Amino acid sequence: EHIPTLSASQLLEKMLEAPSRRKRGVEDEDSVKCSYTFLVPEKKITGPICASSMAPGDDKDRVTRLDIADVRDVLSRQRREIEMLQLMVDVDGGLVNEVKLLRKESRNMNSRVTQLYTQLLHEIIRKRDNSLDQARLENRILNATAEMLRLAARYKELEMRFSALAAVVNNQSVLIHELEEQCLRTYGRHEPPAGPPLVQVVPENLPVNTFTNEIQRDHNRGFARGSRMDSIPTSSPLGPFRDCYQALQAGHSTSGMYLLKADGSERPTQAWCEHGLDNGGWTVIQRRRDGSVNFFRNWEGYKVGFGNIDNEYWLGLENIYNLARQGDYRLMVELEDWVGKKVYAEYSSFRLESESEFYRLRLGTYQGNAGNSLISHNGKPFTTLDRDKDAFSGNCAHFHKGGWWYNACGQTNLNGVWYSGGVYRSRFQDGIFWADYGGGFYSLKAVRMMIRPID
Ligand SMILES: [Ca+2]
Repeated sequence: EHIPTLSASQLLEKMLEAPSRRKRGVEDEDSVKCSYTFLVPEKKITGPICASSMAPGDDKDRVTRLDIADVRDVLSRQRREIEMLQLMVDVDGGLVNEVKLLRKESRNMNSRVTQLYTQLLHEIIRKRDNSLDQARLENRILNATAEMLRLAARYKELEMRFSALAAVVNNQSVLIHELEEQCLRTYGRHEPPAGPPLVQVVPENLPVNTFTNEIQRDHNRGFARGSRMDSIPTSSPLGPFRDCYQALQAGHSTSGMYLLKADGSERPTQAWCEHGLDNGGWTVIQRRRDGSVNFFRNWEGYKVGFGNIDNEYWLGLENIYNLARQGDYRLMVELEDWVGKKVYAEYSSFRLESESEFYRLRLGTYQGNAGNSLISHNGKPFTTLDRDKDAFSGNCAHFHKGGWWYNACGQTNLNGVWYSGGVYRSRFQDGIFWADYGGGFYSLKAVRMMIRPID
C-alpha cells in the first residue's frame, strides 16, 4: 500500500472532505475498503507520515494520542480556568477584607465625629457662658462709673456749698462779736473783755478756692535745721555789708544769705537779701511761708530776732531799727494767697523809733494792690505778750498770738498763727491776716517784709 506524501494544507482539505466520503461510504458500505487516519503535527512535516494498517473496526475503542492531547488540552484549559477562578477568589477575599476594614474604619469615624460634635457643643455652651459673664462685668463697670460720676458731681456741689458757708462764717464772726458786746453793754456785766474788736473789713472776693484748716505745725521743728539768728555763720556768707543794697552795689546780685552790720550796731547779723524783685537790694526783715517757726514770743525774742534765715524768720527789732536809721528807707510788704497770687503794699518811707519808744512804727504813703491795712498801725509801739503797749484794754498780742505794732488791735498782723488753706476757724483773728486782702479770717500762705534805701 502506498501512502501518498501530502502537505499539511492538502491534509486539511482531505479532512474537510472526509464527512462526505464517509457518507458515501455509508451509502455504499461494500465499496469502502479502507479508512484514513491523519496526524497533524504542529511542526511542519518534513519526513514521511506513517499510517496504521489495521482494520478500522479494531481501532474503534482505542484511545488515540489525539484524544489524549485533546483531554490534556481540556485539562490544561480547565486548570487555567481553575487558576483564574482561584485568582479571582483570592482577589475577592482581599476585597472582602478591605471592605471589612473600611466598615470598621467608618464605625470609628462615626464615633469620632460624635465625640467631636459633643466637644463642639460643650465649647459653644462655654463660650456663651463667657460672653454672659463679660456682659455682666461690663454692666458692673458701667454702673461703677456712673456712681463715680454721680459722687464727683456731689463732691463738687458740696465743695461749692462749703465755700459759700465759709464766706458766711467770715461775716457772721464779726456779727456775733458785735452782738456779744451789745449784750454785755445791755446787761452791764463788768467781766474781763472777751477779746479785741474783730476786723470789720470783709473783702468782696476771697482769694482762694480751698477752705481746709490744719493745725499749725510744730513750732520747734524749724529750729532743727537752717541757720539760727544768733549763731556765728559757719558757711561764711558774704559780708558784712551795711545792708543788702550795698551788697548789690558791690556786685553780689544773687539772692541769698548775707552778713550785715548796720552803722551803730554792736555785732553783725545774718539776713536774706532779695535781688530778684524790683531791681534787688532788698533786706528781708520778716518772712513766713510754712509755719515752721513759732512767732508767739516775748519781748526779748522780738528784740534780737529768731527763726531760720533761709526760711521763716524775724530779723529783730534792734537790727531793723539800726538798719533803717542809716538813711531813708522804704518798705515793701509782699503777700501770697493759697492760689499762688501775689499782691504788694509799698510805703514810701519806713523807720522804727528806739527801744525806749518801744520801736514805734513810722510809715510813709502807701501804694500797691494789697490795700492799705498797715496804716492803722502807723505810729504805734510794739506789743508782745509780756509787754503790752497797745491801745486796747487787754493785750492784743495775747489774742492775735504774736508781737506786732498793735493799735486796738488793728487791720493786720503778719506775726500770727500760720494756718494752712486760707480761711480758718478761730474765736479770735489770730491768723496771718491783712484785712484789705482776704479779711480777718483768711490766713495768707506766705508773706515778706523788705526794706531798701530810697534811690
Ligand atoms: Ca493793752
